[in-house]
Amino acid sequence: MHGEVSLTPERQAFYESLTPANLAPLWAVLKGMMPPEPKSKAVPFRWSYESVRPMLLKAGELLTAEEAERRVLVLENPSFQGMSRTTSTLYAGLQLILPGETAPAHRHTASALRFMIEGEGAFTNVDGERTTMRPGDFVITPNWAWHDHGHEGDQPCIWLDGLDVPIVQFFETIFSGGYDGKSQSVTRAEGDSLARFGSGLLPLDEDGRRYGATSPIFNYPFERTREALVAAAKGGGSDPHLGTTLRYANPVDGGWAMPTISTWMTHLQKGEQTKPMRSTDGIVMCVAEGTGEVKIGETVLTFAPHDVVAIPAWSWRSFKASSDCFLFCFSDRVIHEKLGFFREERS
Ligand code: 1HN
Repeated sequence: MHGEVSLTPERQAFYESLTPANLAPLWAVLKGMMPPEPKSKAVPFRWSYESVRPMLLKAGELLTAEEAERRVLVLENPSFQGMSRTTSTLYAGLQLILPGETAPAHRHTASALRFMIEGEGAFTNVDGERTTMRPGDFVITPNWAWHDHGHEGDQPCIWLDGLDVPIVQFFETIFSGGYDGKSQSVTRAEGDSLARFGSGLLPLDEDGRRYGATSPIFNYPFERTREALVAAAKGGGSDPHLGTTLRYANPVDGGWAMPTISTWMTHLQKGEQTKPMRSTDGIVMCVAEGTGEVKIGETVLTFAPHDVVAIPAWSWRSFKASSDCFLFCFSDRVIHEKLGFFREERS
């Protein structure tokens, strides 16, 4: 793009005469509209679990899950205060459910994921199937699927929610509805979806598109993911930029598990250090296990278990593990790929 068009009093007067007619000169904004490369408005940020947890438990003293509908503290990027955004395009929040509580059934056009952090006994019902959420599990709520959460344990349960809300808002396609009754009735046995679709097998007579473009597996248990990553790290050696990374796949077509949010987990062994890379997607990372630091541009952030980190689009990132790490990540990459926007660069 060429340089700025200079402003003369005559031109300025002309531009002002255009405004009441709802017209604007493109040449005055073209350069800003078409920068040579992306410059994210989001900033790198880390929410320390240790400091957020007491505030979430305080929310648990002040209101019930039912009153709140969802008792969540939104992880707002400092650049987007009041906008419920963690990166430019994705929402993340930490949700608390206490023993015996119900988060009532509802549905919406936004897709949601849960990454389970703490506690035993919480479950979610999705479209008639219940799944118990254990620490490290990645759970999907497909768009427009009824979902409610409950808790049969005796300690607080906390998980990370990730949603594509800012994207659905951009398209002005938010629809939502409440269920007639607190929680939906369960029509399939627990574990049914995972058995049918998550065992390297597929039903002979069902195409697996029961949730449209979303994976029919809606709980990817940490136990299996962790085991796969440990074996892969031992077996194949680790990538210099990615460490050992596996993405959560839709078994029906091998694509991403969700149509609007990409998800993967990275395993780094103690002392491992990745080389800087950058990509067009904005990333939210949640530490399942381990400690270390992530460098994002010139910002160095340390991380500990359950911390959440926002990594803005097109910023150089590299990781250093001070103990064995398992890092859950989600981003808008799948949309970039579908629309032909995705780019990455490795140092
Ligand atoms: C939602 O439905 C949940 O179902 C969590 O747990 C967070 C944030 C925005 C909009 C809907 C849930 C949400 C949400």
